[in-house]
Amino acid sequence: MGLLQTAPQLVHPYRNDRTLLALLDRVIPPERRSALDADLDALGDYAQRAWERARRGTPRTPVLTQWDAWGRRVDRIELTTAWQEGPGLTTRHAILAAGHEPHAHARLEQFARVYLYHLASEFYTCPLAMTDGAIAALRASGNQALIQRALPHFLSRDPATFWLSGQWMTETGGGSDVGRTGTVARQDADGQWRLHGRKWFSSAVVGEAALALARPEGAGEGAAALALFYVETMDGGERKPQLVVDRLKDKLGTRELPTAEIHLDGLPAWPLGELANGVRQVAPMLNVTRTWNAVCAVASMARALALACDYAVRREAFGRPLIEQPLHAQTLADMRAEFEGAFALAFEVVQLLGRVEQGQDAPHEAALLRLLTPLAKLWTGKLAVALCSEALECFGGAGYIEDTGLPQLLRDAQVYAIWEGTTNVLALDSLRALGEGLPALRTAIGGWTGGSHEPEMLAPIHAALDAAARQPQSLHGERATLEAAARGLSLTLARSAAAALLARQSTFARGRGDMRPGAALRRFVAHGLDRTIVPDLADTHLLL
Ligand code: MFK
Repeated sequence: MGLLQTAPQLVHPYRNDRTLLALLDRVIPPERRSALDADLDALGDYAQRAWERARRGTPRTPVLTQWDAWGRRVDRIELTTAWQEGPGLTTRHAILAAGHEPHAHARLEQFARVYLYHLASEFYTCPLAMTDGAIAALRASGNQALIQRALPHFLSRDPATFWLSGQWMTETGGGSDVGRTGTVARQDADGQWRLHGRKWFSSAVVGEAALALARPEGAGEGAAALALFYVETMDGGERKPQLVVDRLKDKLGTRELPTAEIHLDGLPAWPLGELANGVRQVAPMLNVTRTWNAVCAVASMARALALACDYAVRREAFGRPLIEQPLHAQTLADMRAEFEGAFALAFEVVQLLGRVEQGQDAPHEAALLRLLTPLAKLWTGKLAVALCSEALECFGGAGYIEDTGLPQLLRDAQVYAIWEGTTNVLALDSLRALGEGLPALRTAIGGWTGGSHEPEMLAPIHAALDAAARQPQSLHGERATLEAAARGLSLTLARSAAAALLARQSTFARGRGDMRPGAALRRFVAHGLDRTIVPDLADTHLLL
């Protein structure tokens, strides 16, 4: 047999992640660090074991059994090993509870855990994200009865009392446009609300609770007439009979995640607040899940990059390791610079969320968070696909072979651009936040780049920001043109913010003799920041 190539090894995802370590060094006070390190180290160990376990075994997917042997409807879902381990891991490492501790770094400490756990969890992080979002929506509603009932379960540190929550919005008639929701809420003679309808994508059907949009009977058409309801799915150890699982989805990726089509046939429900404006009420949840989406997209990039870099040292071609091939090294360094920018933006959103929630935000930071959340989500979602695709190419043919574990990275990454609002929906959402968000972003960028040792990097950042800021006026306030330009505008703002954040990290690292973040900044800026376009609607029409 000829020479066999060595498979890539997954280096310890925490101890070898210089980007995460540098962020924690800069932000987390030393007295909090050792306890956090112990948790992150253990999650890194788990991630390494999970990668090795997946390489040894046959891939498993959840299995739905709808009927028992005697004809009784049971809708039992058999989960994969990682999903069975989910409640134990989550509660032991306080993956939800850590984010809600009363201190300014709670969200950062939480999302560092999420980042390390995500891929090993086989997207168990999806219902965790929705549970975290449900906490935000319930708190914002001020509904004390529901808060006291659900939050002790969602924030539990004991698997025996831990509950997951779903987010039931999407229907066959309304995906992005949830105003077309067909699910109806009817009130019994005894005052109990009950939901009737069909939810088309339910990612947490194994959860114990959910937030669902429904139209109170007799309310008008459109989104404003929707209400947001809290439901529970279990009665003792049994699924409530008014919740019927029609089937599990057959998806491109996230195959371990049991995404279901369900019917609600009179499921008892409780409104969070007023019986209208459900989209406004669910928005706090969306902003939290979009933050999870961004961090998990960055986690996929980190994994793809780590494997590609490891392989580049092991794999020889044309007489030397790949890492010594100038074009291959250039490709990896390009990927690294983009990853570091995305990491910086996603984790800035995390820290802003923490400060705003704890009431420790500066005056401009709530508006900044509102703008950066959709920007981080849309940019990281797209970048994860591009970067995972590039990483597969780094392995040549092996990157296309299923049991290397590499194709799964790309299949799974595609979901980040779709979940929780597509790239275009998020770009349009960022237009909602632009009014107060743009001045807030200017203020923030001024702060992040203050004292930078890379002054020549500042001009492109400000030029890109100016180009984005000019767009609403230069398009003469025409809504259709502004919408057509929204993706380019959003990407420009995301990249400008990321570059400024890299400048801040570079200044910090340089003070400790580490020149690598400076190199990431220069490379990232060299890839260009300005992605604005001036749409020609007439040409668009001709092309279609
Ligand atoms: C591992 C990572 C896991 C991540 C979680 C994975 C879970 C995956 C499962 C899913 O993907 S579930 C499906 C998620 N679906 C969406 O995210 C829906 C996407 N569509 C949108 O986001 C639309 O923009 C939206 C439904 C919000 C549009 O609806 P409308 O009714 O046309 O919105 P409208 O009228 O502009 O806004 C209604 C109110 O909400 C307004 O406030 P007011 O009533 O006070 O004027 C808006 O300002 C407010 N609003 C909308 N989006 C907001 C927001 N407020 C704050 N933040 C936002 N993001």
